[in-house]
Amino acid sequence: MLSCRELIKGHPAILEDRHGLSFTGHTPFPTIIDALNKSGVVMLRGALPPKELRSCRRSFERFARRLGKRVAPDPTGDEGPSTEWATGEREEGSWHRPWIVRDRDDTPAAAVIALLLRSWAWKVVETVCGSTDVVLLLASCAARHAIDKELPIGAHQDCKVVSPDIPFSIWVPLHDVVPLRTSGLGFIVPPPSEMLPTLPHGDIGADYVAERVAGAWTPTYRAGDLTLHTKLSPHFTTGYGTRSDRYSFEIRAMAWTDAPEQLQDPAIYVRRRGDGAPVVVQTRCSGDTRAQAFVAKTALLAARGLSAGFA
Ligand SMILES: O=C(O)CCC(=O)C(=O)O
Ligand SMILES: [Fe+2]
Repeated sequence: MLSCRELIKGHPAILEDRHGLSFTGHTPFPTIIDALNKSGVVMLRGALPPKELRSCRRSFERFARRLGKRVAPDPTGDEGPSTEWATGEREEGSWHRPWIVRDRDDTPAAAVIALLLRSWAWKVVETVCGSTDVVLLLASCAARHAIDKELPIGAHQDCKVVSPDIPFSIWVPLHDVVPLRTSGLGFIVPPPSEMLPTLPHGDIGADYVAERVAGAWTPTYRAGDLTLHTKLSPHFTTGYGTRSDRYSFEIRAMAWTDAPEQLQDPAIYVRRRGDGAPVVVQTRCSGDTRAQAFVAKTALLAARGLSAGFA
């Protein structure tokens, strides 16, 4: 079967942003929103500060290295890694709920959320949501350490594998992601207007990609860049067999008023204040999930950003 590497070698134009989907904080928002509506994915360049991301990556790295080793119980009371990782990571790495990834006092997912709230990218998020009252759906977010392995082509839609109710996802790597060197994401544009039929594991199949090479894009991300893709956007994890490490977060958020009840636990509620800054106005963590320390930490980091004058 065709691999990601072969696909790119045969069609190097896939590496280029042929559809003009990369934007900066200076791009008028309607241009970004039009592109997202039409193509299902946009790249927001320079949305987050690389220096802060670097320390998030280091914490995530230390967390991943400890998986499978005996460690003292966490004093915060938040839950630890799933038993799936009791003997360590897999060949392709590991994935976690965002609150699980901790290194002593560091909670890199909380830090990235706080940085995102301070970024112009949050205004894009609000615009896509159609509201400045946005809820972060933590149970539908993910933290991923991908160890690059050669992968065959294929693709999925988040409406199938995440939730049909969550309109879009934000993908944030904690460092540069360079195709052919680092595992990353690839997209097929434009998206179809509905959920596609899938193979048993939720994949829409290699043929879908092979038949639409002209619409394929495997972006290069610099630390601080992020992408937004819609629930219908066909996309795929890229893998080239280099064994390099990739650390990334998938952040899922939507308008409060649109969010189904069952997706809102744990959750963080954000509202734009009168003076223009988004603030965490409420958190929720009940049920069996022990993520109380994480949601409190996220609210604290978001508020600290404000008092430090970043807003
Ligand atoms: O990080 C990955 O490899 C997959 C991410 C993904 O599918 C998503 O963000 O929706
Ligand atoms: Fe996805």
